Amino acid sequence: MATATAMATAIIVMREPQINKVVDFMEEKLPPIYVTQPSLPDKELFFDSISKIWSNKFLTNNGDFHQQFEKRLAAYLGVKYISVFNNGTQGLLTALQALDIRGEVVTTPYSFVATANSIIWNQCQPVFCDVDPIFGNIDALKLESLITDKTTAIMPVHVYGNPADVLQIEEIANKHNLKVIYDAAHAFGVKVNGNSVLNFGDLSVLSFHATKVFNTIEGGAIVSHSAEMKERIDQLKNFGITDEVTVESPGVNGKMNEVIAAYGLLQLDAIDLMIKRRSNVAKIYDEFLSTVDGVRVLKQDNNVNYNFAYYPIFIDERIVGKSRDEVYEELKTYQVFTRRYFYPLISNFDIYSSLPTASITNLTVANELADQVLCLPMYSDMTSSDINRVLKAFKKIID
Ligand code: T4K
Repeated sequence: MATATAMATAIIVMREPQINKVVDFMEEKLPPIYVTQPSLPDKELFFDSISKIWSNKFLTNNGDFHQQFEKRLAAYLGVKYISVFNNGTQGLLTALQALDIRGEVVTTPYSFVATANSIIWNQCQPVFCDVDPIFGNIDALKLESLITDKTTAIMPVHVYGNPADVLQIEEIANKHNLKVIYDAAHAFGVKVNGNSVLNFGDLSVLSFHATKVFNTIEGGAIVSHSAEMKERIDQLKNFGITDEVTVESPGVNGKMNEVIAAYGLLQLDAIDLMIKRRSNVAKIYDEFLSTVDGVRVLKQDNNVNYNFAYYPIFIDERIVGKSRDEVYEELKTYQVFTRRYFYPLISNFDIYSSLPTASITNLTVANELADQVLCLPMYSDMTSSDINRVLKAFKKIID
């Protein structure tokens, strides 16, 4: 924040001829705009919930708030069964364990590293499949050729909340008798033809991290389709305990505590409004950016209810005259902090590029998207002045 003295100096200097310099100086002092900012529930209402927890002293292990949260989440999302977790990564680890996945798992390199890390943690090998050039989701047309006799599962991601090719993936999985676990970290509330995208595949895993559309500070969930599977997942997230004297599997501690569940319940009350506000931000970005040569924005499909989790753009250096990295760096000088989700590709991290399965696939499209992508600031509390600042800075840079 600019100090009062600095602002006063700037105003005095503005009367001098070097006006542009002063404007730049003032812009540098503006508060930062980050790629995202979490929405928070009403503090007083949250304190009310906290008071209840203080009185009944039930803090974790499937308490009242936890139970209510799962019930209301399932209803809101339009899914049958949901098990909440302490974070999304723990959900991914447990999903693979719940389905007893072994051997090779075909997945996408164009994601957050947690996707592939969860495969390694389960002693399986990730096999990276290229992505489609439009949305950056796993390319179902290239998927089948990567299936070997060691493959037991496919782990696609609905990247940025855009649905993967669920029908094609289902067909391939059925044909080869494979399980499908969707990393649905970005896909809270997304629907295809009125049906939750979380109803596809064997399991879907959500993230409720602070940077997500729906946040519980840290948190996540697994969506399943049968009472038996929910029971197995609930056991696995509670050390594998089935009763006081029995442990059936080497489970972990993936439980969500009561304070977080209470926070999540309040977030559910506001989620529709949060998504609506995000859609308004996207609309303004779309209007401005869809006419800029060399900048590609994602087109929307009328059959999909989006959650506007991210606002990725793809910059073609040959047309714009500046690389994505140049734009990314220059935006920082305007206090606009975008992110290059998902660069580098997971498959390009040393720990993954050295894997034998990583080298056999051609990831041309994924590499191209990773080199072009820039996620612009997107959050529900973004004001029109924030949006203007981002667009003004962007325009100055590319002009
Ligand atoms: N699968 C996928 C596809 C995922 O994208 C993720 C998580 C997972 C699985 C795993 O789910 P979790 O286990 O996390 O539930 C962030 C998040 O940490 C990560 O959750 C997320 N994906 C990933 C895409 O983004 P960073 O390293 O970019 O976060 P950070 O801390 O740099 O935050 C970005 C900006 O957000 C900051 O510059 C400022 C703002 N911010 C951040 C936080 C944490 C706030 O304003 N307030 C905050 O509290 O990874």
